[in-house]
Amino acid sequence: MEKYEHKYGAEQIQVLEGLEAVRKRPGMYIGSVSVRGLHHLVYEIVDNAVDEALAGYCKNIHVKIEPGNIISVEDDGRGIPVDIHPKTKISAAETVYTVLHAGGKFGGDSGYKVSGGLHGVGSSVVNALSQWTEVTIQRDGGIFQMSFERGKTVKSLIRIGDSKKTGTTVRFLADDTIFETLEYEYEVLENRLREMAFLTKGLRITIEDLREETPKKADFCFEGGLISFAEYLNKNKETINKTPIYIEKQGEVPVEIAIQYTTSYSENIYTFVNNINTIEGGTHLEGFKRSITKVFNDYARSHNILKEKDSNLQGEDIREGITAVISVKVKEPQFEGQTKTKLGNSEVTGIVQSVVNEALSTYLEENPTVAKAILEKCVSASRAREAARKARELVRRKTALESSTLPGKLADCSSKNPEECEVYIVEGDSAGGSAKQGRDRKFQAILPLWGKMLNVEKSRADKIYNNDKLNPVIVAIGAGIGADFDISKIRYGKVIIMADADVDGAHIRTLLLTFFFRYMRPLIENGNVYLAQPPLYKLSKKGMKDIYCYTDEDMEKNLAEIGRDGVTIQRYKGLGEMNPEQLWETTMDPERRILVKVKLEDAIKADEIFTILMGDEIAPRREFIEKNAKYVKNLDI
Ligand code: 2B7
Repeated sequence: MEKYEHKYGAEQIQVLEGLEAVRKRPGMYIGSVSVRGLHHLVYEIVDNAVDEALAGYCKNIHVKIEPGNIISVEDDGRGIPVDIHPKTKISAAETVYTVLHAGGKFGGDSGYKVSGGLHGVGSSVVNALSQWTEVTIQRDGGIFQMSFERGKTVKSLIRIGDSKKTGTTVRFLADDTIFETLEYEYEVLENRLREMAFLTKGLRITIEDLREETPKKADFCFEGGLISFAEYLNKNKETINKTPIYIEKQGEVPVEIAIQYTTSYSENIYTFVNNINTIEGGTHLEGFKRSITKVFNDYARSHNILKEKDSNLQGEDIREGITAVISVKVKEPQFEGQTKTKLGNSEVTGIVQSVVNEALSTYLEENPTVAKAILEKCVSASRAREAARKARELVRRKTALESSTLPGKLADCSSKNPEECEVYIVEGDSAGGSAKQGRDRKFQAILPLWGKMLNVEKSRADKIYNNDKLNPVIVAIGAGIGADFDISKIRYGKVIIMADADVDGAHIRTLLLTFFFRYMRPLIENGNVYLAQPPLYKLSKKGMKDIYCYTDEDMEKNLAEIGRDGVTIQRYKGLGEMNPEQLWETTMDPERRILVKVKLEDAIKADEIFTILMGDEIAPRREFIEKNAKYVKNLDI
């Protein structure tokens, strides 16, 4: 033990305080200590390997989830330098793992890393937040190894053997006294690694999950980069341009873009800055939108697709059915917005705009058939928008005449404070009736829906405004739809979908969620959409209060407690079987109910699921349902 003990100088104490700070306020460095923060540990380490790939030295990255939730990341780059760092008097590699802000001083090549969220302190942060970390380096003809516990060196770097290869391998076990859970979600890691592989053309990234008997694995390598990314996003959609339009320009701000139009009505633009998904968009997205609006309008005018009397196509017309991936590299990015995922650097707008102007106008001139097909769609989108505007105005005028602006079927609450108000969208007439009687009318509104719902995946905004099922939903929520949607106008802080726990219920839930996802996405992003969880069973026994069970396991647990003798089990097939008091007690009373918040963790996955479930293509839908049959209970969450 003794020989590993450190003699701490002033600098070293500083170092320890640094990593102690990370352990004291992990959220500041890793975002959160939830499962999300846990996954971030992996991304931080992988990011370093990807940087080595961007510098041109690493071709392969292997990620493993080993039994016990140990993460192993291996790259075949140059290996972290092992020589003694003059300032800290310890090896460069150990410095990288123990000094906060050690980033950039050694690697530095790419110049972009410094900006990616953690300012290049990823390795030391991961080390600080791990029970143990072990780093193995191959370079200069040797194998070197060092290890740490909760950020403290237990074995300094020593040479343990010879090797002709080069590279870095990092293994770590996250600290269970810091993170809420250590259970990695394979799919979450797989999705992020796929994304990283798309963003770094030619880099091979593999992932293996060795925690269960039958390992899961995936292997990603895309020579096409963003082109492959766009094709992947559209794999279940019918495309207009068979090969994505590809734009690439190196420069002060390198820009890379792939565009592929589909026959769908949704707009899917994903943007990245230094490989970080900028969910809230920003100046790069702004430049892109401005450019395509201008270029397509100019083309339409000069080729007489738009006549002199016609007004310009609007941005939203041009973006209908578009799938695009935008990736820029910015030396000192400023991230703004609620989740710090909105690019703020103003110079980027003009740069992206002029890159796209030039490349896209050339492309359209060289590919007139594609240009014509896309513009045909834009023109019909613009007609539909005009029809939607008329429909919307009609709705406004009609409701103005009827004096009450709210749908007749809505039983509104008395409070007008959106923060405390909730609306239950209830499937079926009888359940709607029980809900109306059972609710607390001060803050709970009920909107019953029945009959066949419109599939929004196959319709445009005009149809949606005119639809007698969706129109009451739009009017009740009160914030408009699509580009007009204004979250500050919502009349209820919670929009709760209450449907039966059966196939029909799942269907209506999926349709409503698709609608919210496509036309009121901020409502989901802002966490205003919930699913009510009605009980599946009621256990009754003489002399005992009824027990409601929400899952099969729940019931088994309760039966084990109270015994099976003399117990009647009622299985609820639908909400309609409950009387108003029961519905209140089990599903609506804020003190006792279970609500599931609908989250948008992964927009790409969500788009894929809604496209498959609601779209035209039969084969992927069947495949999806077969593959997910065992998860069918939470298919749409
Ligand atoms: C800023 C720090 C983190 N670093 C290097 C060189 C290569 C290298 C790294 C790495 C994670 C899991 C396997 C540079 C950069 C430190 O300085 S980090 N490779 N891989 C990694 O962390 N993978 C490097 C210049 C010359 N030789 C090597």
